[in-house]
Amino acid sequence: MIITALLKDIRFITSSPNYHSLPLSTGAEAAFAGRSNAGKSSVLNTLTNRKALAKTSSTPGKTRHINLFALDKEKSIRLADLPGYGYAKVNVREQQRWGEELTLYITERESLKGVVIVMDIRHPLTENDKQMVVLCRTGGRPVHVLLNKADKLKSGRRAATVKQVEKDLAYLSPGATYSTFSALKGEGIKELRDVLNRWLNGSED
Ligand SMILES: Nc1nc2c(ncn2[C@@H]2O[C@H](COP(=O)(O)OP(=O)(O)OP(=O)(O)O)[C@@H](O)[C@H]2O)c(=O)[nH]1
Ligand SMILES: [Mg+2]
Repeated sequence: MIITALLKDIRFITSSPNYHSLPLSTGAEAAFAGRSNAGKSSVLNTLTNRKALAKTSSTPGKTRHINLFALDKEKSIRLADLPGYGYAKVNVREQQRWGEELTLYITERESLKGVVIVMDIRHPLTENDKQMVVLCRTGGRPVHVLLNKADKLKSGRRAATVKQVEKDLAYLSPGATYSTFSALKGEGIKELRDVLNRWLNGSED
């Protein structure tokens, strides 16, 4: 099945406050993780060409649940919008609890085929991002770093950032891939779709 064709039929399934209340882990799932406000929900909307599939906000900390979306009727191919990490205004206990939930999700979720880690291209690979990359590596989950908000940088700085990210990823998690994206301008959709096709489908069509 070709993911690109299915993306237009994406439907919201459920919103779970924690890992253990998620529905059964069969089939294939790709997750969108990242710092709060990096643009995870916006990326999902742009990717699926829907204005408000996933709720977005200029106030960080909008997504507090694991939101699941299905691409097929059987709900066997899914995307997950994960809560953002690293938002300073969320109290330490809540941040810790979410760290634990994310760790459970990344390490235990059987259907998880890969994790897109969305970053603001102006602040890539924060300490929390690095922990996430390493967590995925340890859990054996493929990683794709999506450098979002590329519209915010001129081409020179963009290129320099990409070079640095490539270098950092080479030692943090060899094999991790990356691409630039702009949820605002709709740039980088093809590359992201190719990644999802590879993970969820086993091909790049
Ligand atoms: N310029 C620009 N702004 C963007 C882009 N993507 C997202 N934004 C803005 O960044 C803010 C945060 O976007 P969200 O999609 O809500 O971010 P999130 O990562 O889901 O945030 P949480 O749910 O809080 O973790 C919003 O104001 C978006 O409009 C982009 O590519 N370019
Ligand atoms: Mg969100």
